[in-house]
Amino acid sequence: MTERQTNRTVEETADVVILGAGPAGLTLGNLLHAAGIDCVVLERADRAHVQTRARAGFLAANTVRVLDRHGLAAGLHRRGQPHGTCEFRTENGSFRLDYGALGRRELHTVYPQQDLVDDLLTHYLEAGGRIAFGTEAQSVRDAAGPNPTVDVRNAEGRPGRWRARYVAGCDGRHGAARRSLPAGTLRHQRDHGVSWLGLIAEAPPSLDAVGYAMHPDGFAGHMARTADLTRYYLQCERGTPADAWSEDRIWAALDRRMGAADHGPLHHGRIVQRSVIDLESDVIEPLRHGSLLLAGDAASLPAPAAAKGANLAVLEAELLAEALIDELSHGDSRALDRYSERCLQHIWRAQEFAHWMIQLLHSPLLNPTAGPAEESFFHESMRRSRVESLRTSRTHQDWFAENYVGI
Ligand code: RFL
Repeated sequence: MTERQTNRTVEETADVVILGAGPAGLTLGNLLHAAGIDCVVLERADRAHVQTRARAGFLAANTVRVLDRHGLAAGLHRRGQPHGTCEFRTENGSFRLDYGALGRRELHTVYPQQDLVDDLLTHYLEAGGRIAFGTEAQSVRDAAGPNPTVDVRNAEGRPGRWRARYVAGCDGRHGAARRSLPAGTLRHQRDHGVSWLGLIAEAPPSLDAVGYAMHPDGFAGHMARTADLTRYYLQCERGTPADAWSEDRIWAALDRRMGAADHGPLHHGRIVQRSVIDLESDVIEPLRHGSLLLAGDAASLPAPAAAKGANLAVLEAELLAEALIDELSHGDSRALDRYSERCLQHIWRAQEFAHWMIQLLHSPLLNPTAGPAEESFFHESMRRSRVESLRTSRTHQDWFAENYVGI
């Protein structure tokens, strides 16, 4: 690394500049640093924010394998919980799928994303990895050539610049990497027309399974996080402000939709986090633009109905690390040339399954963008038939399990 002062801007260098300290950026940083590659992570937020941002919780078996391979899974083995059951609740009764005993017989590990990020960050720093918090990438320049630069601004607004051989855009959907893509880059996108109120409740899980309720009022979801915290989702009207529902209204809706009268009461508790999530998906294609490579949500946003985003982020980070190590340590660029194509295969698989889940869980009769009433009834009948097939067909259940945990 070198540092030099130009007129007003400090310019620093690293072989790989990684934008973003989420699961993608920190997995990549750990793998590159362990291989002796000169890299730095630039993160817009401060450390406390990064370590406490609650998002994902269901880690796929492959994610655990990747983290295990690189000695990054100690925390999740210590505190994560194996999980292999989901329960569907409908107007016509409920059924459970022990997906851990179906398909490839793989389990999820329930481990809050903020704990995973904390583990990755701690490991990276203890190994001597470099990270700059409070440093927001503004744009990536000259990515078509071999010496891209990243213009940054620190928390006080002071500008700076990093010069690199490669820039890894792991800064999410609204980051600088996406903003810096050349004109003509494809962004395939879909708005599923459905919104969720996403909640974290200070209450123990109420079921020993992921709960999916398909109720005439709309979808409700239950997902364990820890012994004291549970994530809930409530389908809500598009445009609903996150604070529009009182806690009483939230619990009344969750009780009704989850069928507390028939299945037993939910453990109520304080709502400690809430946000409104419009279910949208997109895919950038290709994921490489010269010296700029995208991974994680920056590469593709899968709607969070199938718990794929953090899992894709870790998988792509490993593929990208291997490709960059081949190129920078051995001068072999073949894996880097194939990086985009390899990731896109996994991304489209995850997108297809997330789309399937969204159609399974939401009645088009409640979705104003679903089309004319006649069409909605047709789609609603197909949706019910899909639920019935999932309830009764072992082949369908095996397919579900393979895709639900698979990545
Ligand atoms: P992240 O985690 O968003 O991290 C990006 C980081 O980049 C920083 N950043 C910048 N830094 C510098 N300069 C800039 N210009 C920057 N712009 C942004 C940000 O501060 C941040 O620290 O992206 P990454 O690493 O790609 O990881 C993606 C995952 O976070 C995401 O896909 C998952 O959370 C999706 N997701 C789930 N995925 C799963 O695999 N399993 C789940 O159970 C699951 N549940 C969820 C989810 C996403 C949810 N939300 C937020 C919609 C549940 C929810 C509610």
